[in-house]
Order: sequence, then structure tokens, then C-alpha cells
Amino acid sequence: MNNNPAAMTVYDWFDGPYPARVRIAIAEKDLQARVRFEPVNLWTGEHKQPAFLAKNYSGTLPVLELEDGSLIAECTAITEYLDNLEGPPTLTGATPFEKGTIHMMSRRAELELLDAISVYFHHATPGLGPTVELYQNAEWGRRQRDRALRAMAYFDGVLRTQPYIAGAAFSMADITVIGAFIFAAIVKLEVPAQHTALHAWHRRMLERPSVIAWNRMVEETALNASAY
Ligand code: GTS
Repeated sequence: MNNNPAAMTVYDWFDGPYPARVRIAIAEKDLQARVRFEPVNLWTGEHKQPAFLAKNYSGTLPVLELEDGSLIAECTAITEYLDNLEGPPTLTGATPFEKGTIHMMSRRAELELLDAISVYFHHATPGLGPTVELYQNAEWGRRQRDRALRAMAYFDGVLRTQPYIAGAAFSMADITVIGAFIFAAIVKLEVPAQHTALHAWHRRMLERPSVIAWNRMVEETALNASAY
């Protein structure tokens, strides 16, 4: 992993679906040289320990720390910050309509799809294991899996009418759905084959340099886990 003397630090875990969203945004914005990554081990529950909770009240990854020590959590908030750092925004919208639509579709992709898959993982599967998963409600988890499956049909319909999740251009909303595909693969939740527009969109997403770089990084880090 790159541990350059960069001004910003991202606390995350290398192959997590939510961390992926910020890593892909960093690559889309060509900000790699300005960011270093600090691992927080999800599997040992490091993100629920006081040292990390002091950085993010919610105890989730990723968190962005700025040079002056300011902290920004939540993938959408971090992406918005990075997108507006310099030059025109390219991921979160330039016009009021774009901003509103991208926010809506990204929120919808979180609530209905990515977060729903996450709840399924944490509640209806072993999740991060017994030391981290202190409360599980399998029925709630399965309901959220079904919610995610309904959302896949919804996004397939969206992509039958437009090339990207929030309209005519790639945006943060696409990154959110890419994160959902990553989490779906982890929990072995298949995206039904009949959702051909969603699958075609995903194949296009896999060709983006930012997503290729993320996949390569995960493979390399997994092969050399002790280096992380
Ligand atoms: N709404 C948050 C965001 O958008 O940043 C959710 C972040 C989130 O759930 N992150 C996961 C986490 O910290 C990381 S990962 O599962 O994608 O790797 N999960 C740990 C937990 O205990 O919930």
C-alpha cells in the first residue's frame, strides 16, 4: 500500500466495500499522491475501540484526516470534500440539479442496496465474527437482503433509460453501486442475470482505470498481507 508522506490520511481496511468507494474516488480525482492509508483492522474490532471511536463516533471506516487533524467520516461526505478540493467537481455535480440528483441516487443506492447488503452481512451471516457482532437479528438481515434484491431490479430499470446511475455522466452514485457489487460478491449475493442493463453497466465500470486500480491493489495486498 502506498504510505507516502502525504498530507491526508485515510483510515480504512484495504478490501472493504465502503473503503473502496473512497479509494475509487481518490483515483478518479487523481489524488493518490496526496493521501496515505492507515489500516484499521475490522476483523479484530479495532474500529470499535476508543482510539478509533475518537476519530469516528459511528465506529465505521473509512475516515479522512486532514493535515490539520480535522476529521471527515461518511463516504459521501469524504467524496464531496475530495471532489471540491481543486478544479471543478466531477463526481458530485456542478449544477444545482446535478448535485440534487446525484445526492438522491447515491442516498438511494446506500439505503436500498449497499447498506441493505451490509445489514444482511452483519445480521444474517457470521459477519465480522463473535467479538465484533455483539447483536444479530437474522430475520432483519434477511429482510434487508430482499430489499437489496428489489433495489437491483430498480437500478436495472434506471439503467435501461440512462447510461449512469444519476443520469448522463459518471458520478458518486455510480461509485456507491460499485461498492454494492463489491459487497454482494463478498456475501455471495448474486445479481440476477435478468438484470442485463445493470450487468452491462457493471462491466463498463470494471473497465474504468480507478476500478481496475482498486481491483489490482486488493489482489496485490491480499497476496502480501503482512506488508499491509
Ligand atoms: N455510512 C458509512 C459510510 O458511508 O462511510 C458506512 C461505513 C461502513 O459501514 N463501513 C464498514 C464498517 O466500518 C467498512 S466495510 O465493511 O465496507 O469494510 N463496518 C464495520 C462495522 O462494524 O459496521
